[in-house]
Amino acid sequence: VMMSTGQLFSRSTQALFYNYKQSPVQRMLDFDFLCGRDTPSVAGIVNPGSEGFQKLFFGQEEIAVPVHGSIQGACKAHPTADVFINFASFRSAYASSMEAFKQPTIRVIAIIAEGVPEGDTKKLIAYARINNKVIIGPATVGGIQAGAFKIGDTAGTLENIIHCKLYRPGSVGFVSKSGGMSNELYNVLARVTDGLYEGIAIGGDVYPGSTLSDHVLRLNNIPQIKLIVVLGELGGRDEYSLVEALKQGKVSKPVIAWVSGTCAKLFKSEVQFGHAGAKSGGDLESAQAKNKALEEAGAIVPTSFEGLEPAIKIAFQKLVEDGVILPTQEIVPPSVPEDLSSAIKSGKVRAPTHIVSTICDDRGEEPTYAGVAMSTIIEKDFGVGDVISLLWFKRSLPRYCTKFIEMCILLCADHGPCVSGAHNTIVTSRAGKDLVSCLVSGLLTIGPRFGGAIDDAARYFKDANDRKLSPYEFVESMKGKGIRVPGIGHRIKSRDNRDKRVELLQQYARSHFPSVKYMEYAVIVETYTLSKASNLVLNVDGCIGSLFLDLLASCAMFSQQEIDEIIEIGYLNGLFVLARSIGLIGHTFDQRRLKQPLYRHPWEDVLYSKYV
Ligand code: Q5B
Repeated sequence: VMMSTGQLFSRSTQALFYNYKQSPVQRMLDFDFLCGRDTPSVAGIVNPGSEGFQKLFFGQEEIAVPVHGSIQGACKAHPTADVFINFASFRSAYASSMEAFKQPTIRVIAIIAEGVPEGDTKKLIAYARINNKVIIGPATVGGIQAGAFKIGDTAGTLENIIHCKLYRPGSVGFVSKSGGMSNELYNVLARVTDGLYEGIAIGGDVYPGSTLSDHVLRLNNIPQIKLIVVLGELGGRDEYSLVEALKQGKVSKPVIAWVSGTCAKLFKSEVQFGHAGAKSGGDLESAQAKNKALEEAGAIVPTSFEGLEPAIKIAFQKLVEDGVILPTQEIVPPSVPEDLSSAIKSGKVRAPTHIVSTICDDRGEEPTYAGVAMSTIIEKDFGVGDVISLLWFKRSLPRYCTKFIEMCILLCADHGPCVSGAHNTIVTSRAGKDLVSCLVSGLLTIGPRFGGAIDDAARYFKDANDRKLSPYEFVESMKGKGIRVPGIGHRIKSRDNRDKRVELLQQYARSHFPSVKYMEYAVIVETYTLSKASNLVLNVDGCIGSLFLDLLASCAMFSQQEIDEIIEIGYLNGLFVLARSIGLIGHTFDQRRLKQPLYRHPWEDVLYSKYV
């Protein structure tokens, strides 16, 4: 039963591509552009379960190719797309192909997967025959009509397609079992003929969806094709149906054929070549027997694969001499723009980068933090202070410094539910929001009054100390400017209720830092402010800010310029942000665990005033 009597494709053929793969779809569109097609050959993509579109190039322009979640939906949306290119795995190729065949709009299916169960292929073949549909494959790269339409990865790279002049039709029809060998033959045809008209790789399975003879008979009916080249393989009996067709005179055009695998005879035992169907079985399935039968049936059969090219050349020249072939006029195809990524890779172009990054590199075998490999971080038992010193300061600070950083993180991780940040997080969590929202709503309160005074404390203490201002001069000049001294004052801590965190940090620094001059300056400022009010203590922000100045100035790891930059940019609030995130996440979980309802502030706690 013949599946189709003539041309399978044209310059307006459109396909649906099942199971999106970027490279073959882009290759199809590049081929379209090269051929000067008006419409892209991929009308739509079917990706079960996802809808939307994929951005791809059509020449220099980007186009949005629709993505459909179902085969039925895709066929409905693109009723003129009659080719279904199935890139499903061997497991799902049957179900998807059968579903596609049941759509009235689908006429041709190319099944790329290797290893589709033979029973499934047989059912598909039976369905295709009854319903006059065409299968190419399984286990195939597909096929191509030069200058018109190409399936997936057929014919390989753009360079190969241009080299083989597949962007315009020639006069030769070609059928092969192997996709890889098709590329080889397209090359040969470009060398010794005016090129390919249509080429199909039927695939290497024992039961191909369409056979060599199916396609030879079809190619024989295409007027533009004057010469047919067939490349068979040892194993199976497919070539004998072609022998029959030749014997019955069903093929009027010259056929040049070669069955590969003659070397199998050199092996003592049965040999299985790459394809499932390519194994040396009985004598009739040998390459020698099939070559002989084809020759006896009237095909031109060379004595070796090497003889194929000269045989094609002679046959083609004869057809030209006889006036059967008027060799195709050469055209210059448009040039398809090269992808930036491949052009950069090959060193043809250079492009400016849009992001500069210096702290972490994830491109090699293992990520590095400021050049230190992850494995080193684990092997050398680095702590979070070491990682902060790598990622924030781009150097490994001495252990007494990283321990100080870790103390800051530990001591500032939380300060109860009543502080601004925790309150916000709790209210947000009780409003049913997600973790990130709860965390962020708390973090957003960190600023000049709450937790975010560390950088300003460092700035002002440094400036005042470096300018040798007395505490009186410093505090009063700030008052004159209407600025509260950052790092001084607390809502609940006071002269008689000291902040333990401040004491612990001071103790540590006094016994580990080479110098604590900035902190001592902050302490004498505190003595002065405490003389004004008992809550004007050196708070945790002021303590960290002044001690970090000491760390930077005394560890001999930073230049003066670097210290100025750190203070100017403001790294130090980061310590509080990082630390308090731990507590805010804890408050979020706490509220969830306690199943706390939506928070509503009580009326009694609000002054509804008409007077302000
Ligand atoms: N007065 C912290 O104020 C607070 C003065 C000052 C000169 C000052 C205030 C302040 C600077 C910012 C700062 C970090 C708003 C604090 C933190 C983390 C936390 C929080 C927690 C945690 C508290 C009363 C009188 C007024 C003011 C004067 C106040 N501060 N004068 N310099 N710095 N500090 N923030 O109690 O004459 O009556 O007008 O802004 O360092 O956030 O635990 O809660 O871990 O979560 O509201 O520890 O000090 O005082 O505003 O009523 O002022 O004192 O000018 O004088 P209060 P106010 P006057 S640590």
